[in-house]
Amino acid sequence: MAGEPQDDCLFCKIVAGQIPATIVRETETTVAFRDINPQAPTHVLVIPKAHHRDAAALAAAEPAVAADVLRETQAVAGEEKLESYRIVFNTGSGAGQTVWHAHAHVLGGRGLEWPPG
Ligand code: DGP
Repeated sequence: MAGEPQDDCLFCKIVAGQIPATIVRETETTVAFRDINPQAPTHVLVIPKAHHRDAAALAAAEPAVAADVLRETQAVAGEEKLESYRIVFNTGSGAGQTVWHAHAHVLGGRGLEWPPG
């Protein structure tokens, strides 16, 4: 069921503490942790604790939690003292999504080109 933890979901396991992660922030509804394969000096993922397969599903099912995720991306940027940064929600395999639990990437600490690849 949407929102319920999924046994085969990596990020649900991070939420449950079953897989280690470098957690930088946590709220009642979200967790932020460092990406295992950083693409910039700061590369943090912000996820809802509830399982939704992507950002679109999250926004449709729990818009208040989607807002929490967005608010947390700004908190991470502030804590990391990022002047410029990029928030990315890869949505769908064609856009590079590989983990099917909604997540925002917070990328910063270097120049970021536009458009992305
Ligand atoms: P995406 O490609 O947008 O679905 O991003 C998934 C990200 O998740 C990718 O940048 C790598 C990261 N990732 C995958 N497995 C793990 C893990 O076990 N721990 C952490 N911290 N990050 C992970």
